[in-house]
Amino acid sequence: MAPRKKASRDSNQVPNPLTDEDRVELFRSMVGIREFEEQVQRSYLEGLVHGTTHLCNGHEAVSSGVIKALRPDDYISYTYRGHGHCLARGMDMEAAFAELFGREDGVCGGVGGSMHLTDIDKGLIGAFGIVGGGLPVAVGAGLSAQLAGKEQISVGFFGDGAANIGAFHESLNIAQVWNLPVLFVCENNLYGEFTRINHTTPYEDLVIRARGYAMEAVQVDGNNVEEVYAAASVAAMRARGGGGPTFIEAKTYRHRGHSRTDPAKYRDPAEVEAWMKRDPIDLYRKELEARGVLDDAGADAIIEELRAAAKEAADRAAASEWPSADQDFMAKTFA
Ligand SMILES: Cc1ncc(C[n+]2csc(CCOP(=O)(O)OP(=O)(O)O)c2C)c(N)n1
Ligand SMILES: [Mg+2]
Repeated sequence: MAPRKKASRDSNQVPNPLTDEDRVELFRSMVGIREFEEQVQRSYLEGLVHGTTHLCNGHEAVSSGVIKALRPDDYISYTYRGHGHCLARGMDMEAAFAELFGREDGVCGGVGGSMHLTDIDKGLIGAFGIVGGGLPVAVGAGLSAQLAGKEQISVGFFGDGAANIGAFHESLNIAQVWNLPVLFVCENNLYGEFTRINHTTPYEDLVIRARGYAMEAVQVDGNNVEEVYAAASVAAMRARGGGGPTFIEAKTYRHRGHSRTDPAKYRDPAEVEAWMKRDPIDLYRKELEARGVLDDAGADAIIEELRAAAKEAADRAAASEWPSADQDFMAKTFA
């Protein structure tokens, strides 16, 4: 049985310790995601986003920290709450907005929308609206990497709710039995849609689930980007070296409701307040300022720059063309 472990922040264990430049890049990644999501909400209210959206405000340290630990040829599957994973992987904001707005310049030609941002060239192999649906796909990508022998790995991001889905259990089991290079990254935000975890699951520490599959498992503060990075770096190194899969449980919280129409009134205000005080961006800003990596004006300048970038990207996307009815959508999307 794999013991339950806390992630260590001992930099000796991290294969690629962060430089100050990396730290600023991580901060920018998180701020870029936050500002993108805030602009999505504004654009939604302007009637530009068709269908629904699931914002990831509060989860930025998980996507940014894990993806920073990956190689460009690694694979990533994620969920309908997937804007952050795509942006952390370098998706262009304008192409992402155009996709949300259903426009031709969208990353999937406008036919996928918010829940299906995908870019195979960046290893972004799919956003899955079916809860848990991305996990067998991450396992398949891990198998392909193992067979190709290129030391690639794959990462499957999913939520706490997905840990009650059959495909989750099947995926962990076969990944462990076949020793596949897969990182299972559980973004445990305590809620599945509108239901708190204690109503659906017998415990809140989902790392316990990985033990049933004898899988290496760590639990991290998902609002601490460097802790997430350290755990993902160690897990990625193990997987590349043939050491098999790792389950990473990142404890986090979503700042908004499940989707655009949900005011999230079912949450205990004290719980919300406690987590809002632990905003991953504020925490990292304070840490970088304390270490002298950024000063107050430098941090503000990054926020202002990325807020303006998000607005400009949304404006350009809103001015782009609608796909034509006779367009070969499938060819464009999967070319
Ligand atoms: C198989 C399946 N069952 C139910 C749903 C409806 N549904 C959409 S999101 C969601 C909650 C998932 O929660 P979690 O995995 O914790 O992810 P989070 O939304 O918190 O990021 C549910 C039940 C679905 N999309 N797919
Ligand atoms: Mg959840």
